[in-house]
Amino acid sequence: MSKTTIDTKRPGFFPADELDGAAAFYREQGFLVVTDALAEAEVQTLCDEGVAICRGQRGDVSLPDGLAPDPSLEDDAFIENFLCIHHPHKISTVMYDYLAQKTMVDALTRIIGPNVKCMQSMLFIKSAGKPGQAWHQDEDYIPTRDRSLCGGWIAMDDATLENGCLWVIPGSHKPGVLWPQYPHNDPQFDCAVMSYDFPYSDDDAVPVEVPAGSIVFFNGYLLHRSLPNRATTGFRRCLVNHYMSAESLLPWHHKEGVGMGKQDMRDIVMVAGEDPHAWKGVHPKGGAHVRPAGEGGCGDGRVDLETFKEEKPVEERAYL
Ligand SMILES: O=C(O)CCC(=O)C(=O)O
Repeated sequence: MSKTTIDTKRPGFFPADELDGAAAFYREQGFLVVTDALAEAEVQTLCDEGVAICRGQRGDVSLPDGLAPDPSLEDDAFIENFLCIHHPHKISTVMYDYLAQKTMVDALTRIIGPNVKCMQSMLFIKSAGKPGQAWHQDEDYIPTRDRSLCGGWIAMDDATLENGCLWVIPGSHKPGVLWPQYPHNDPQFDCAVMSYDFPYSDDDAVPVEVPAGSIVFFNGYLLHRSLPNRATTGFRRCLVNHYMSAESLLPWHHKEGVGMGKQDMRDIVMVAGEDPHAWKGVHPKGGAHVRPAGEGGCGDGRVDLETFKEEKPVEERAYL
């Protein structure tokens, strides 16, 4: 874990043992940072486990043909081929245990409420040269019914402007609107679609530089992005887990024959309190897998925004 000069005496930054005021800041701004949330040894444990996961020692996370690195490479050279692995908690007991890391749960119960469940984890490796993630809101992907979605983003390296830290638009969660998205062709970002036509500009955005061991919490309606890792060496690793209130149903995946009001994805892990829907059981859905970084392009239909709007009828744009 590197020693950093990142300024942590800023509004929205709270030491792990002084979380008073954290929930109020989060409500207003849509994010907050808990510094020193993980000890140096905990961060090292996550980094070591990240290597074991990428090497396939916890289960299959193969990269597509032609992109798989030579197993004889040193650890750093091996893992730099990965951008992100989804659901590492499904194959790694270490990652599973960190879903309910103490400071994570302390902050989540203040932000969300006493009953909290987790439905997703992602391990970003993001080595030098890898792309960022374009503007988006996480509830576009993981729709809660009470707007309680919250990312808990654990920095495993210092996250800086140079290596592609998170950027957020403070307060952008407040209108409760999910803005439209389009299949951008901006090579700075990976292949996920980009939000547009929101009433903010890049000038409203702030970078969230944090030291390793911090946790950034951000609301599922908050517009956020990250830029590419422009450093020449090293990584910008993080473990980001997504949480929500256990009271809300989660209509994330469509179950055939079930009415909209009863859709509830039950591949969840409780991290605090009681689950009022426990009687339904937990039903695993899908496993850990690699997210492509866009090597070789993002496929057909990638356009600039102007062309997209000209060419796509609004009724198609509305449901993209
Ligand atoms: O870590 C990143 O670069 C992006 C993470 C992100 O956008 C997310 O977790 O929703």
